[in-house]
Amino acid sequence: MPLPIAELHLHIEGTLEPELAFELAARNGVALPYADAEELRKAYEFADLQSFLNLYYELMAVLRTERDFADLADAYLARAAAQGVRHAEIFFDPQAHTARGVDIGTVVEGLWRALGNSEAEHGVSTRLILCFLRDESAESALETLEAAKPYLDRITGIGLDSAEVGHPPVKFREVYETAAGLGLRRVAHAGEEGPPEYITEALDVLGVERVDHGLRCVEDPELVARLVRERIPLTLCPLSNVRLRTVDTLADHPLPAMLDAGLLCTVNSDDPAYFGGYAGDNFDAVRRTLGLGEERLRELARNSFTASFLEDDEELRAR
Ligand code: ES4
Ligand code: ZN
Repeated sequence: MPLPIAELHLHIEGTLEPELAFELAARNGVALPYADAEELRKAYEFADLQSFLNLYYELMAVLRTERDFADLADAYLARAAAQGVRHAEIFFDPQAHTARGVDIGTVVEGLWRALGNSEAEHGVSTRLILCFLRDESAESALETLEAAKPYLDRITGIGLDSAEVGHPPVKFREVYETAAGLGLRRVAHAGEEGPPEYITEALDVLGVERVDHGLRCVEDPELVARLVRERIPLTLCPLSNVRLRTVDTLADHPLPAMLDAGLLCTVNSDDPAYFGGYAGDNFDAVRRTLGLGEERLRELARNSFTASFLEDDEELRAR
């Protein structure tokens, strides 16, 4: 039996497996510039975050209807459940769809068809986190939050993703303030490719309660001390870091040192269809390659629930 875990860093669009991409392309009459799923999978060779994002946005062309989003989320939830995931906090990128003429309502309603049945169908509780694309303008983020207002009963929080360097957290001060006023929880990607200063800024300017990746905090001992002191969770994604060359090899990943330092680390999959593994695969990889013992693995599993947005009673049921 896999260890029960919560997945806190998962882009639903990053769960689009090549086979499903071709199925949806055929259903929607969308042409993909690859002969078949096998040829597409061969394109999953990335030099950095941007080279991944280019393919990630290109493949989204196949997602058009509520049914597409429901099928995507349902396939993820089934795979996650099989790997021990009992709770999933799921990112989605509305701007990547509205820019293609797909309404935010289609996205949320479609995802909700799968999420609403997830506890009964898969034994996985869920939350939805709306992410703003940081390489789009602050105005676009504000418009997106406005467009999301009819769906806020289904959205737990906001996040910030896409190309990090050159798009510091401060750019999104206003939209985070507005979201906080609406009662939304706040997270942001910071310190994946961007410098440790972006982590500090995400905490101080955006008021985030959890940092996605946060890997580059290790370059700043004072920041590490603060993250430990304030018990700020980091949602690490080890296989993603290898595929996007944020670390040289998995054996070089600072996760063990980060745990030793007392950081509240969690292990997640990011974009599992692209990076070679779901949450359980990431756990297996760090156990094998980084030599983490049973006690550390249990700590990571415990951290994932502690760092989640579940209420205490829900957390006890999920663990
Ligand atoms: C992402 Cl790995 C990663 N980093 C930033 N933004 C993203 N969106 C989807 N995956
Ligand atoms: Zn991510």
